[in-house]
Amino acid sequence: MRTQVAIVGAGPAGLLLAHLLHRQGIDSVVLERQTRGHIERRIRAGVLEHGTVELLRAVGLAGRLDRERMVHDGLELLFDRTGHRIDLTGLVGRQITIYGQHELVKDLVAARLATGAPLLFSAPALDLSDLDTGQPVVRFRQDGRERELRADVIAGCDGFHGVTRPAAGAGTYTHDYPHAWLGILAAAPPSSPELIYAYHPDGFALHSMRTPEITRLYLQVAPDEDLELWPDERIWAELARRLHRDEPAWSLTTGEVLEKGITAHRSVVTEPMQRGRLYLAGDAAHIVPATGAKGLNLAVADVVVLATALSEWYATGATRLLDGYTDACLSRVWRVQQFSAWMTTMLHRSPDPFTQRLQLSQLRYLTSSTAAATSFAENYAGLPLPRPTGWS
Ligand code: RFL
Ligand code: PHB
Repeated sequence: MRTQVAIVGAGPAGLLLAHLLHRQGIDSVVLERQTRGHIERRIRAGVLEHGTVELLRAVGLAGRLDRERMVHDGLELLFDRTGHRIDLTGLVGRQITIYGQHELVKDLVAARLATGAPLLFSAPALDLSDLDTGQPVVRFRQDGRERELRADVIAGCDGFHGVTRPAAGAGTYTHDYPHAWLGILAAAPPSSPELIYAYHPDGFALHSMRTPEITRLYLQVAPDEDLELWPDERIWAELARRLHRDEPAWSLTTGEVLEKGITAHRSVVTEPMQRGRLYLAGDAAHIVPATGAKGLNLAVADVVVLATALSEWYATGATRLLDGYTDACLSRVWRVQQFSAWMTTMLHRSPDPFTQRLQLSQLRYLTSSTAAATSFAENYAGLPLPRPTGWS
């Protein structure tokens, strides 16, 4: 089997890259380890930056998104039982969008299948070879048989547990955090119109949502927390305590728990993000702790850079943008990494009393200084995306 670009992984990074390349007349084959049903049901991110939405719109992927998304002009930081609103639109003129990652994946899969171009499910990549030649190869399995996909270029979009990052043989910077999130998806209308990030003596809590009927909620827990110790009643009681405020009219809406899971917090950056004819994008190249809601948005930024570089290479033979792929991505990656680490460290309860005072001081500053709030809003709503080819 032969193609121009072999894309390993059908998450947001791989599927969006396939779409951007198709628009430039570049062929690709997408290999996905899981079934279509699995990737379309996998509950992950919920917040899209302003620039991500603009990009999806510019490349014809925002039809359902524009109809169904929830647009938020701000968010709330809750501490000392008092809510403080950050007015994103007022501060930086940019909103955020709530739209489940699995909904975006459904849209991307539909767009890919509509082109008739190959998207192979239940087709895990096994290993890569000949990366330093002009004909790299992905070995993969399909229907119980091993096959080879030859390409000009391989795009490693297979997430954190994929096979492409090890093949790149690059160095990694890693930081683990002393906490994790217990997340639930619940059949309960949101309790507030916007997201609430709560700093509480018992630990961080987050109130988020997917639709007007579905809430997404998170609790700070230990990294080795046992999910078995968290029956639904305990989760709701803990959420009610941490999200409580001195405002009699407010209460937490509860409902059936549809999904429950624990997610570790970790920062990882791979440098360089390329080797020979292999280019890593999205979670395959970097992981950010979920607090800043950036992982998916960062994946989008990478593939815009990669699609632009590949377009130039196919159109002119010039390798300048491909050679500079890592550098073009890393400045944003480290900015987002710093913001996500900072927000995580500010909001997750530390056992150290000195650190607790620093956290509260930072929260009070952020919610009383327009300068501090503006800097936060600029990063949270998202720095401008790189401009893709053909986007006016
Ligand atoms: P993905 O989505 O992990 O997709 C990788 C795909 O590759 C497949 N795969 C393979 N395919 C073929 N062969 C192999 N050997 C393969 N190995 C793996 C996988 O099955 C999968 O389909 O990576 P991608 O595309 O880079 O996208 C990254 C995002 O998924 C991730 O950054 C976000 O979900 C992070 N994230 C959030 N990001 C945001 O921007 N906003 C948020 O609000 C947000 N909240 C979150 C999050 C991640 C979370 N978890 C569960 C980690 C909340 C949570 C709880
Ligand atoms: C989510 O809705 O899953 C979500 C929202 C905001 C975050 C992280 C996750 O910061």
